[in-house]
Amino acid sequence: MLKKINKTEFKQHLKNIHVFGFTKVNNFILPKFRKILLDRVVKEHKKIGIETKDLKGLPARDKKDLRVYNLPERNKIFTDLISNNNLEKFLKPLINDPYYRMLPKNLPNYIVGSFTARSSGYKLDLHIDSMFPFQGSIPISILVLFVLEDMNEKNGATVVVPGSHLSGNYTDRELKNVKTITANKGDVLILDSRIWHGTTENKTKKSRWLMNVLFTQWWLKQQVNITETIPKNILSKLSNKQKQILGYCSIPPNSERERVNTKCGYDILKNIK
Ligand SMILES: O=C(O)CCC(=O)C(=O)O
Repeated sequence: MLKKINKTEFKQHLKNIHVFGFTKVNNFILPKFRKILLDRVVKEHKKIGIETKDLKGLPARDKKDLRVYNLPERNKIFTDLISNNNLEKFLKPLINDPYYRMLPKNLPNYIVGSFTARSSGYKLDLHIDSMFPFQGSIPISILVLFVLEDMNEKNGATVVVPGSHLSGNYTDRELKNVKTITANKGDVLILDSRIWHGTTENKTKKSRWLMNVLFTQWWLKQQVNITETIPKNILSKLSNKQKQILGYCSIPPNSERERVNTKCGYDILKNIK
């Protein structure tokens, strides 16, 4: 689904993420899959039957967006994408907990915090997805944006403030000096979630679909109750690694009679089918 990245390129991308807070991997999604993913997103969006503006709790600025929430509950292809080995190579050095003893070090122990598809409407103000700004070289979460349709200044492209992930501050929404990221369908952006980012307004009548996945360290609260919402027909087909990425190895216990640890290994999955 995702192309293999050579060592030199990979090193440069990791450096970009550390120094600037983001990188763009050109043509990371293989064309055939990009088309399948886009068609699936559009199909799922049609199925929802609620207009974005009518969603409970939606901020006014998002009213013109098109959105599909909680993609893993809709089709297994979305979990196949986020558990892809070529993506895992980026995420492990960034957000794997080196002290997660319940799983071997070569496996992911990070989880997915949210996974939605979004087509821009109004301008999306600068914000951070780490929720809390802090300084230091180790991120707690990484935002991955899978570009499904070309994006530019006119149709709601992603904007960033390079280097702001290390500012230790919440965003300055008046800032004029932001960088618009022009990208082609199939490109993937990988962002340190502390980076100040948003989107331009979509001034066209066309969609700008992109899928945004927030990967977090295993201990962060997920933004939707993923482990309770995956239907049995999808759950039964998931591998242990996929279940772990969706959060099934870090569900808090109900009491000490159940267990006392929150981080668990694959053994905890035997009852989850
Ligand atoms: O749609 C985009 O380009 C960015 C979305 C975004 O800012 C977010 O998911 O936090």
